[in-house]
Amino acid sequence: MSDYRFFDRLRADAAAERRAIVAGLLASPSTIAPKHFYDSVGCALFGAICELPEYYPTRTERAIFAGHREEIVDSIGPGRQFVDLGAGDCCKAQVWLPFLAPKRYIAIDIAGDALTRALARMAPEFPQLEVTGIVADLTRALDLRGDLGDAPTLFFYPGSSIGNFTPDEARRFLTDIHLHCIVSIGSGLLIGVDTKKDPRRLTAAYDDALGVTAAFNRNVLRNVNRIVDANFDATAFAHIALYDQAHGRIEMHLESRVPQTVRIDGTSRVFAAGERIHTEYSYKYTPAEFTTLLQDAGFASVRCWQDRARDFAVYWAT
Ligand code: AVI
Repeated sequence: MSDYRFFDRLRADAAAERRAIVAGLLASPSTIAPKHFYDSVGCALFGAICELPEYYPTRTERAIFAGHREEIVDSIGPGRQFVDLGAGDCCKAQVWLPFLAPKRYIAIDIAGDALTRALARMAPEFPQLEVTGIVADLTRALDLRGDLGDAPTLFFYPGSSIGNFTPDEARRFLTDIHLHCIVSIGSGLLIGVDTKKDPRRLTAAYDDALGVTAAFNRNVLRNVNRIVDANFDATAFAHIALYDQAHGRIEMHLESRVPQTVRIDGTSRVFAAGERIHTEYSYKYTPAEFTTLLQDAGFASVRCWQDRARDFAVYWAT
């Protein structure tokens, strides 16, 4: 049976979301939250980024998972409820299901259409599994108590998406997860996190030769046009990716190529030539830094696995 439950917890917030986007655009410096990258074109472009030679995180994480699968499975234990945070196409989680034999799979993502497609594809392949999709914004407080019950839960947050939060936001998010974990012994968080490394490799990963990341960045303007009735010309903005060593983060911006006036929700915003719209942070953590963050969030026990070059790290925190 290809059955699954589906809840959209985003729709109610649409007006507030539009107001937040307009406020960010009219602010100085102007900002767009990275969650707005992920319309259907943005999801497809992100899928392409993950295949690029410069973008090492996806394949490195996959190799760590594959190389340490048994140890990781032994650490987690079977029969957990599996909560897939930022599930996307659900493919990363799906690899684990035969090994972890969860009873329930709860996939959470902000991109509702992509999640529907993923669950319609996946649910029939796992007829014994109780499958739920939740469309939700992980940048807001996470409350899954009504969805989870008392069974031990595995929270799965791969791909270094935690890096798209500031460290303070990351601590709050991890604390929310820890609060869910203490409800039931055996719960924990399996999370993938990018590490600090040569700035040239980091900037290349976010400014690839083919220009896929540039298209991903500019596409956010098309999405914003649709959501808030604006008239951004995506080609009038240049993609900027830089590594800020002091903060240990990649920054992505869109830089106005020319002086221009953009209509945003009935008002006008002038962008000077060279003025930037900030679109994303991607923080990188040493294992020591990220272990401290997990401990600050309340996790008492942390295991870490890395690839040989230490380009990426995977943590199991309980
Ligand atoms: C989703 N997130 C972890 C990606 C990252 O690496 O920060 C998003 C991304 N932005 C540009 N390339 C990939």
